[in-house]
Amino acid sequence: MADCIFCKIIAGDIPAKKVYEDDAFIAFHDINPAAPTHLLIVPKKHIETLADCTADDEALLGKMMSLAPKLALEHGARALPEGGMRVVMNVGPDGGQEVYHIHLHVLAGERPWRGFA
Ligand code: IU
Repeated sequence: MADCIFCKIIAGDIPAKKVYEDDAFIAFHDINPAAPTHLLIVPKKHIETLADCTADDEALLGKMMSLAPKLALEHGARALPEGGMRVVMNVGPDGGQEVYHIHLHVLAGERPWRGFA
């Protein structure tokens, strides 16, 4: 997608602090972190919002969720039962979505850290 900032990061045209990449995903540190650990997990497939996903995307969404605790623990999240993480996807204007290429926010680290809108 020509105008999509995350497609540009995926293509390597814009730098990001990448922590993970495979055939279907990239993950990197959020440029404006809201917690000590704030990662974004981004599918390489350009889908604008969660509401645009179809049954064909179910495996992709499942993989995205299962990556969240793995990457969080590798990048600063404390293990349960003391630690944990917050996993958020913003959807559309009322959900506070700013970048229209689906992505999962993974927030972790010892509190206090600011809430996430
Ligand atoms: P949102 O769910 O669409 O609201 O979140 C977009 C996030 O992408 C937000 O937390 C930004 O700080 C983050 N981000 C980024 O990490 N790198 C960028 O180049 C841009 C946004 I633009």
